[in-house]
Amino acid sequence: MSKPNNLESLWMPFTPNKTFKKDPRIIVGAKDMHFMSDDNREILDGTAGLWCVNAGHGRKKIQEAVANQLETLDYSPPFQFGHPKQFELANRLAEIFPDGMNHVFFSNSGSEAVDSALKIALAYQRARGHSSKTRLIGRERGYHGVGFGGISVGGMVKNRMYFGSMLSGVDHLRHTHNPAVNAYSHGQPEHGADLADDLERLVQLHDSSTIAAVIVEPIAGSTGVLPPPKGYLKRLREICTKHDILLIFDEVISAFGRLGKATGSEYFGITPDIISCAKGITNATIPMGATIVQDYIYESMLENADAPIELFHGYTYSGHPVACAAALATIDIYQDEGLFDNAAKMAPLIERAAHSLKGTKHIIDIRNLGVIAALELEPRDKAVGARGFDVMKKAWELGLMVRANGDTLAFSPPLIINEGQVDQMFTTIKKALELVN
Ligand code: PXG
Repeated sequence: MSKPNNLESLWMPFTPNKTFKKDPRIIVGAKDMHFMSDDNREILDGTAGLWCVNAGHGRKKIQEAVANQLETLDYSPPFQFGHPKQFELANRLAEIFPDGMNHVFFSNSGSEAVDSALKIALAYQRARGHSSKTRLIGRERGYHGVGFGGISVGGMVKNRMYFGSMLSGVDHLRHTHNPAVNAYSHGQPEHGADLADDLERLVQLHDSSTIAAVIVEPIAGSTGVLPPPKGYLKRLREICTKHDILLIFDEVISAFGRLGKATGSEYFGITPDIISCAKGITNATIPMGATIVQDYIYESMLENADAPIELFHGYTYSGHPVACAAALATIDIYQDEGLFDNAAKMAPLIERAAHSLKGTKHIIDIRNLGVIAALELEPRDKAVGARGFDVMKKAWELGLMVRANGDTLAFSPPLIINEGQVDQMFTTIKKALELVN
């Protein structure tokens, strides 16, 4: 297949359109661990697309489930009507998510799963008679998608600065990145559990009677991969419980095996009140997001509702039958092939291979956890992100897809990765780093 001859009309997301269209990178196929470029090169997928193709590309079982579903029931309205697969999927998710989290609200993306989580938190506080609890707390450097809710609680400057004043009544915890003491940590950094105490500062400032919920990514991804310091999440959980504040884990990246367990919550042994997820839920074949809540949230909403409809929220495509079919087939694959266990098995190999690059040109920090690794590069003078971008392009030329989040190169391959492919990923990136100035 050749390049499309006119790239003009498409406005590409999170992409420098001008630069891209002069020198496009076009993907025309994918199978297992590889993409196929339009010049017929196999590209090793070091990122599972955008952290989402966890079971690898081109999975037959999902294709068949999607095709069958389209033939049987292509769509049914999610308001006031049901179809069997959305109930089945909610039950399957309840089985693999933490104990007590047995209620699932469907949406179509991570951004929507996050907005749903924030809205549920606010509606729940009101339903149980705590209507002054309206404040939402996010964290600096957090990424929670691109809806107005998500960017309000998010903490990545560029994602916020162009878009006005956003939601009111939002505050932010300090981020946890501290390379002065934690650079080159293997797995979770030693220092920084006390940064969770920043929530006490915000409680002092605003009073807990005004705070509905805190939202964090259990491991920050988009901002450049920041594993939580040891003990941090536990402390955050304790402070939330102490002050009757809901804890939301945004697991859009960490759910579905990325850390070797079904969820980050399970991996870290910390149970939040609400989890948002997306991406790996359908192996990225059909867009889907989900917000999973503790039973007491659902039950209280139903009990205390002041109208027959307990939650005035939902999407035309909530629990879309085709997405549900894809998700059910995806979960079958995860379970039948033991992919979360394979992720756990690969994690130490990824850690070793990533850290073996210490001392390579440009690298100033290396971070990892589960099937995630990041190489932080020294930024060029007055051109933050330029070096990361150039290395990403060079890697593509050399047959590897890697994500550049500014000057941090992030690896999050499909969980089906094997030892040889782990080696290939890091050998190729080393070569790319040496070729770029
Ligand atoms: N929350 C988290 C934690 C995410 O990582 C979203 C919400 C939003 O999901 P949607 O499906 O609305 O895009 C995300 C998305 C990157 C990268 O380069 C990460 C995401 C998306 C695109 C790129 O790290 N995460």
